[in-house]
Amino acid sequence: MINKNTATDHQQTRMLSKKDFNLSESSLLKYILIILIIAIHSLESQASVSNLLSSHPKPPPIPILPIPTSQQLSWQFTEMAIFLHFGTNTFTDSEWGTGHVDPSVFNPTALNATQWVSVAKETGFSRVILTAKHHDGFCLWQSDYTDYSVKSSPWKNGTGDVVKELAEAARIAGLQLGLYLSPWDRHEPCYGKTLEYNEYYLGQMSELLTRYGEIREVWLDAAKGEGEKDMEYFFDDWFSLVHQLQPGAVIFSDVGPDTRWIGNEGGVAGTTCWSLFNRSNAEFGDTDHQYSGEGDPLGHDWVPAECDVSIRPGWFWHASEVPKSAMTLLDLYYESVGRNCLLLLNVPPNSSGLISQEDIQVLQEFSEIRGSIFSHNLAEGASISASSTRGSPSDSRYGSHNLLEDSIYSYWAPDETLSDWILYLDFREVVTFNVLLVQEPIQMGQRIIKFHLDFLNENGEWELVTTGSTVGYKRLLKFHSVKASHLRLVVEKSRADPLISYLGIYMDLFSIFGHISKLTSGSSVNGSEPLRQTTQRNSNSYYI
Ligand code: FUL
Repeated sequence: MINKNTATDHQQTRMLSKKDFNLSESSLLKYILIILIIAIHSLESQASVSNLLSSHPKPPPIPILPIPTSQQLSWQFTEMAIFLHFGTNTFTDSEWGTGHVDPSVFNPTALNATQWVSVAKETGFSRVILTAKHHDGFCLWQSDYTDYSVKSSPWKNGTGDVVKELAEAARIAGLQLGLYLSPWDRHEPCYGKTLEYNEYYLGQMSELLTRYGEIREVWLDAAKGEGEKDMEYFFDDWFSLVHQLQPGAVIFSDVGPDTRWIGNEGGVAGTTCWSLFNRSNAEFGDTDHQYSGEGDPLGHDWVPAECDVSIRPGWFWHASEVPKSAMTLLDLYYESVGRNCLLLLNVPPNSSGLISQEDIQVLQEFSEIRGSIFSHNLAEGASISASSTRGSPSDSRYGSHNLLEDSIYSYWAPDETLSDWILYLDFREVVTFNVLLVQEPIQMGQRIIKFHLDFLNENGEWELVTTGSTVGYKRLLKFHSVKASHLRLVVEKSRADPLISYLGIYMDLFSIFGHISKLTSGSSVNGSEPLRQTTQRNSNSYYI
């Protein structure tokens, strides 16, 4: 009995335990399920379920069209190019040669293309573009199709070739070469006869694109004097042939196809500047200056802008003219490169065939100033965080740490389900700055429409520093100096999830004080003493 009872008790106990166990197992499962659901819900804002369950990283977001070609990307990376206007005009003190000047005037005594290239390279330019033929029709190379060229000049007894010399010098220095072949030709008798001149122009273009190695840019404009012969240019043929003969080249003109004229010769882009453009809305020779200067947020074509401007009043060298100051060039840099464009700065060789010493001096100062401002990104001293990040928290490929990597291929991306797009910079100490740099990974399309920068003021409130519209490859904004230790960059409006590849915070003392000389004694900003102030401005607690 006892045994039975014991057995029964034991059985009951076992049955009870099993029931108990069954009960606790199912509730445990329920609990686990509930916890999982809560966890998944709460993590949904951070990462998608598939990411959590998958060991694979989240792929990049879909690019938003249009996007640049590889040639356009590499063009944009160069940022600045030197334009070299050189020809018979250099010797006749003129800008638009008549086309009937005797070739004997062309006689540079010390032409040295290596000097041109060295000046460009040493002062931060990685591309040079030469006027192989300007409107006067005089060719700086040995063209088979005309005698109006260096071969009829006394220079090197008619055996010289400026294009060849420049191509060799550029190749040795590792600089990219571009050529300007003016469509308008005031010398060539067949100009005005449509088929004949188009054949002549393409014959010359083919010479230039097959004899001198790699050509990275072909530059042509619509300039033409009033009352000059009318004629049609076969653009489709020209552009197709250029791309066929030089697949690495971009073509510049009023309307692209690869890079467009900004619409003025002052080197200044619109404060809003899209690389998006509708080529069908633009006409060669009939530029809508605002449309070209700002681009088109609804554009179907990727046609970024190039800002051409001369270091001197004229495009060609004139003994009576002097170069702009380095400070003026700095302003132009902000207004072109800093607005998503390429700066094409003309530095005309003189009648000796050399870049003049005073121009070199200015270019060197310009280079030193840029180096001094932009070599120290204060954001490197900040801890940077973002309102959200694409992918799982453990996947760092889209994290805010990418913002300090100098490459458009590493970028911050927000969580695609959220529309708050904020980056925070927290400094350990107060920094003083007056320049913001933002870059978009343009290979994914140009996205940002509106953004602003705030700082945390003494009362713990966010206060506006500056606002901007487009960003593109590079956006620089200059403002009154701010002292702060907490900043936030807010993207307000974007064509798609905003992506940011670089963030920079700088102090530009040159723009504040107008002129700065190298330090001998004096001021200290952000813990360093790079420069000496030569003038003073009023200061309050936030602005100096
Ligand atoms: C203009 C030309 O007429 C000027 O002479 C210069 O070459 C400038 C870059 O383009 O259209």
